[in-house]
Amino acid sequence: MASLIDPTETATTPDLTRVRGACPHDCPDTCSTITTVREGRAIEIRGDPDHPVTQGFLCAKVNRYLERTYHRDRLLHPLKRVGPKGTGTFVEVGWDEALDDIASRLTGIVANHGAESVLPYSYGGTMGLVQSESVDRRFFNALGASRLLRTICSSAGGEGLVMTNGVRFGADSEALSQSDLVILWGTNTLTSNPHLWPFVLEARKNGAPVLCIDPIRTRTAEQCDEWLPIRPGTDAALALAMMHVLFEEGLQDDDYLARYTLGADALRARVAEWTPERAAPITGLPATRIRQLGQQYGRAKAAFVRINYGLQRHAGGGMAVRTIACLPSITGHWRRPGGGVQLSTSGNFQFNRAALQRPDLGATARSVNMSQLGHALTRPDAGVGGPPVKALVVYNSNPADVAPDRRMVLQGLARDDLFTVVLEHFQTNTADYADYLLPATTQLEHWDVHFAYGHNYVTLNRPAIEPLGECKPNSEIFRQLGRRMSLPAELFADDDMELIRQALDTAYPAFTGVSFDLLTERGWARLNVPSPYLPFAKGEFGTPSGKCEFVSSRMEALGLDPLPTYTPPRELPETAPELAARYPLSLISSPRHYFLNTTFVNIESLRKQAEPECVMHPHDAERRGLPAGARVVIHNDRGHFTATLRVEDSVREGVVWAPSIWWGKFAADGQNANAVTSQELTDLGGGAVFYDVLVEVSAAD
Ligand SMILES: Nc1nc2c(c(=O)[nH]1)N[C@H]1C(S)=C(S)[C@@H](COP(=O)(O)OP(=O)(O)OC[C@H]3O[C@@H](n4cnc5c(=O)[nH]c(N)nc54)[C@H](O)[C@@H]3O)O[C@H]1N2
Ligand SMILES: Nc1nc2c(c(=O)[nH]1)N[C@H]1C(S)=C(S)[C@@H](COP(=O)(O)OP(=O)(O)OC[C@H]3O[C@@H](n4cnc5c(=O)[nH]c(N)nc54)[C@H](O)[C@@H]3O)O[C@H]1N2
Ligand SMILES: [Mo]
Repeated sequence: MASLIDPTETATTPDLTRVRGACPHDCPDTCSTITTVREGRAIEIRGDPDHPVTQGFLCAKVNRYLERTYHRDRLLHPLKRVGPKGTGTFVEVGWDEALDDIASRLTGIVANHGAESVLPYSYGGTMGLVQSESVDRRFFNALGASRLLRTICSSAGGEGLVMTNGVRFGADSEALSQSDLVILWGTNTLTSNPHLWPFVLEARKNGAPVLCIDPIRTRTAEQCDEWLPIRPGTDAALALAMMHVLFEEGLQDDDYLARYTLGADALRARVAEWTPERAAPITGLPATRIRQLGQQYGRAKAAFVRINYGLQRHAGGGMAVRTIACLPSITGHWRRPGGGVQLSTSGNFQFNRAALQRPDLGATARSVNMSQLGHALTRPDAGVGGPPVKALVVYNSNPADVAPDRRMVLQGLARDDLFTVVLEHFQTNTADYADYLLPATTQLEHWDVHFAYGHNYVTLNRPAIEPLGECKPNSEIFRQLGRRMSLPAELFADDDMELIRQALDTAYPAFTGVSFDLLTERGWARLNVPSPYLPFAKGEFGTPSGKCEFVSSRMEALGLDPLPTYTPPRELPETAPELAARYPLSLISSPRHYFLNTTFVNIESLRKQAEPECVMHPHDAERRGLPAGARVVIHNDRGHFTATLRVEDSVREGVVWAPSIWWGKFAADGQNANAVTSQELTDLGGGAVFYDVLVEVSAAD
């Protein structure tokens, strides 16, 4: 492997090598890493001090990346199931035996049930293009397998943003320090986007107030100047009332509105109805504070609104993001560094994905929504028409623990007539259901190239060490399977470095100058966008009209309100009174600081607590006679899970927080928060509604 390590990398002593890489995880920060290797073993990983966003530090989790890589439970050999599904009983087999058998089983399933009976299931285990959207996609596309709609995280908000602004990018993180008002809206920055925090602190040092809008007083909210404890799923109502105040008090930028927006008069008429007094009972915030917030926003010159994905995991999540995204076009904040809204920066990372994935192949195959895996596996027509799902190939994901409505997902995975292949680092709950469990390399062991969704840098990942045991990169596993299944050989001819070159081979202007050579030399490169990047300072929106679309014909075509509005959650007392009579509490199961979804849950130093926790307001606890530290059951009609109760006023009354996402097998009852979440979908993008859930909490015994 030494030959793969860049000889130009500096080494402090002759026997140490430093290898540049990228953090692979599903997080806006996509850190640039430096791994120190001695005699073939990684001995240290740290953040690149020269990277403008990484700034030399890694998060609480990735600091433990070596512990995870060399963990005694790493899967090192291919395994074949010998016990009942779900029990995780396997024997070691050779790669050839495993791959030959998988290829022949898949071939048989395609012959008997059609290619659409094969379903890939992957998400954000690694975000690298090579290991998550290249040979794997070619393989399934060439096969004609069902297409997976990857909706589990961000599709509602992403679509909402696109309806308003036309593209998935916005304000520049590095300009945040120049803003004069920072609003962290539905995001736990210190946990889920920690490399934005230094910019927040700089803005505050320059005098900007920092506000946090969240039903939970998270560790982020605690550090802010003010916590606005909004009721879950009601953010659009707050944004509409803020707009009401902006127009009422003449705080709008008429020039910006006239030049760069569509439907300003209609919006103005719409928000005339949205007085702070109307929004107050909906949002649970005082009308006076809502009015002040509108004034604060309107008087600022460059407010930075960091929306993240928390607030769009509700029935009206798409509309909520679309509505908030209108704010800076009313005030013209897009004109100035630090002003605007940021949900994602991913839209400018237009790699040559068509070359990597070959979506032209198998283009007519049906689509299956990953947020409804339970339905897909348990309904005879997969819930969408066509054949039942007969084969499931899981990689970069842990659906047994992360997918909603877990009881139905597990029921599906337990089917004896379902052939399941799982590519993994560890024996997760999903892996327990595999017919074949294949050992995959980690980021220290393979090549990749990365986009980001919280900044504007492309990052290259070089392997630092040899693959452990018999592990192979996902790309190589799919290459070898493809070759065994009489699919066109040329699809499986490119090695990982060639795939990286193909990904970079694009005429998209933001990639001008972002070359393979530059990446191998420096490790990372800023997209070819100005600094600071003010994408909408002069309009230039990506919508059909080229303007910020307050009125959207695309929304109308989808049967939705063409204007911003408030779409209530599906499960709230006012929308589901009968349900709320039995299950009065809203459950939010957002990330625990030390986990990355379910990744790192098996690292002892990060799991710490023995059991999942549930945080409840003292009044709610008192009403139920539940003392702090009690073992409680969180339940609704879909299922239940057990947790230890923490009683704190850090959550709103009526809201409970279960920091997630626990591995079922590490909980005494084998469950986690997805026992109670639903397969309902968001208004836009077919997204999951993880935080739109009513439950009751009772004593466990
Ligand atoms: N440490 C850590 N970092 C992570 C992750 C992790 O698991 N752990 N996951 C990564 C991934 S995949 C993602 S998508 C991002 C997720 O990170 P974020 O985009 O920040 O989203 P969440 O953590 O889901 O939720 C953020 C906050 O939204 C709040 N919230 C929930 N509902 C509402 C609402 O209706 N309105 C408002 N205003 N707030 C609401 C929650 O209480 C929570 O504090 O983080 C990434 N980073
Ligand atoms: N209740 C509840 N559920 C949620 C959420 C929530 O907030 N609450 N958040 C949702 C969100 S935002 C998301 S993004 C999803 C995340 O769901 P997933 O994308 O499934 O994320 P992880 O749970 O981290 O599982 C990723 C798995 O991929 C494996 N992996 C990592 N790298 C590789 C690799 O190179 N090769 C292979 N073969 N495997 C690899 C890891 O070992 C890990 O087991 O969960 C969703 N589920
Ligand atoms: Mo996510």
